[in-house]
Amino acid sequence: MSTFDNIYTAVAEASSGFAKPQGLIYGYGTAGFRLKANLLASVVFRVGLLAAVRSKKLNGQTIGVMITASHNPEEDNGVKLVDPQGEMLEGSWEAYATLLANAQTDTELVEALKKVVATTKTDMGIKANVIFAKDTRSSGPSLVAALQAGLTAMSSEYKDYEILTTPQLHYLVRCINTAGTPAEYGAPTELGYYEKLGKAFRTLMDGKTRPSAVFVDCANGVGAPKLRNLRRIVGEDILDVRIINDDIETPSKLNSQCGADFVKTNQKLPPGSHIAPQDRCASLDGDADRVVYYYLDQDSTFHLLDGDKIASLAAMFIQDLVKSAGLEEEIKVGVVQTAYANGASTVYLQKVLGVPVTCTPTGVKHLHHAAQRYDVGVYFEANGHGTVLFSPTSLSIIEAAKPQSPAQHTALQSLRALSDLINQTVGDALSDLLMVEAILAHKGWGPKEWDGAYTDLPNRLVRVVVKDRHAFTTTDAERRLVSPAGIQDRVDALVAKYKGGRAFVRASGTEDAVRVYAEAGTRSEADELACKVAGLLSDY
Ligand code: NG1
Ligand code: ZN
Repeated sequence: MSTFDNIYTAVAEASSGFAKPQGLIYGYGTAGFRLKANLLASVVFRVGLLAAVRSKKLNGQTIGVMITASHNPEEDNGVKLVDPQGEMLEGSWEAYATLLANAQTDTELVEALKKVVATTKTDMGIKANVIFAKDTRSSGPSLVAALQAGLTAMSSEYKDYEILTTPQLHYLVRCINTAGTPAEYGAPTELGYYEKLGKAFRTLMDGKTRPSAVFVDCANGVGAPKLRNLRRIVGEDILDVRIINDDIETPSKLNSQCGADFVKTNQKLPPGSHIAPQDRCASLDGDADRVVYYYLDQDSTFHLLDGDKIASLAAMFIQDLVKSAGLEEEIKVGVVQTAYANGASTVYLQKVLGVPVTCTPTGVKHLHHAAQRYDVGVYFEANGHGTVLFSPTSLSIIEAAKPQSPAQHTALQSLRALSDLINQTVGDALSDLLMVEAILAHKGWGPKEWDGAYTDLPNRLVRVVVKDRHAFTTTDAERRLVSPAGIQDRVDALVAKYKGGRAFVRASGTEDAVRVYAEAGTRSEADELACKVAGLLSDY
């Protein structure tokens, strides 16, 4: 008999209310667990158990749980865990989440839980602390009930922050765990979040006139009410945001014909956008952790300013500030991308800006960790998820620097404000939006000038359903296939026929399919190369 048998009994009893559907196999991946909402109650209950164990393992530090399915349709939902500094769950714990989610019966679940506790050497006597929030999906409340049941069975303390963006929950987790320490991140409230961003934005905009309006498509999701709150706290005298697609009362509208994923995938305006040439427009996704910009030129041709363009803008601006502050010897700016980054952006960063670029596998956790290795690490996926991380050392250098001139003073002040403005925990559409707005105001640029830094190479992304996507394994940050045997040579032979051509194949981590990406000198060549590479896959 262990002292904690009462907990295991409570878990077994509560779990019978959240039975695992037969025959399903769940996996905790880059996006946590994500699938049809009606298949998630048992999973979310078990995530509650794991969140409590994780908190106990980390001496009662607060763990976050976010219930969202991001850019997916309304009928989907998902759940992910947030570690104490606001970062994603440590990789080695993903397997424990998967183990718990797949236990079929109450007894198996208790056995699995005991196994996790034993393997991680967790002291069950420590009090667990968990906070959680959800997006605007109609399935959110019932999944919250499942989560609460799991936390209650574990006798965990918890706090429900109700509806928030994903990055706001990450922010809160970090604030709570750093409260009262030298690394205190901010006030652990939603208002604290707006006030931190608002103060930093106003500092950056000091002496600047209010830029023209930015039109923000909120994907009919949580970004809409939260951006409205942010606008109020920042002050409309300095930020003119026009919110569109803000209907969170009609569930079917979420991410439908709007939002960052729609715009990036279809390379067109969300239907119903009434904008004029040169207007700055942005689209968020359903949990507001992604943002892409776009505009129409004089001919009403659509131009996308994606995550690569945002990363390039941020790297250019921060590099200039570091130089102006006289800190270029001490603070090195680097950029992290994935293989999906447009080749023209990589050339621009390396050759024009002289900034080092690291390529990592797809998935924000890879980018985030690679960015932590730079003094200032800018990371963005082409789809608009990303942020800029300031290392503790670079923050101390910026803090301690003594300006020798008014220009240095201003540059240091802007660097400090940027490090507060940019969410240090995870990619954040609201924070990234303010960053872009501030940079454009500093440069006096409209979207066309920003877009002028480099011209995207024509590219094409194709999704191919194959017999077994797990047969496709890669190396070199997913840029080369290792298996099936012989296939990479055939891809290389095709790519060699196109001047400036580049293509790669990898299995999706979020869908049962393989993705082919191709770039070439012209639109038709990029399409042709993608199509020919996709054609190879039917042989495997
Ligand atoms: P997969 O399905 O592994 O390609 C997609 C996106 C990633 C990332 C994850 C969600 C592309 C090509 N891939 O991954 O960038 O956003 O979803 O975590 O956009
Ligand atoms: Zn998202």
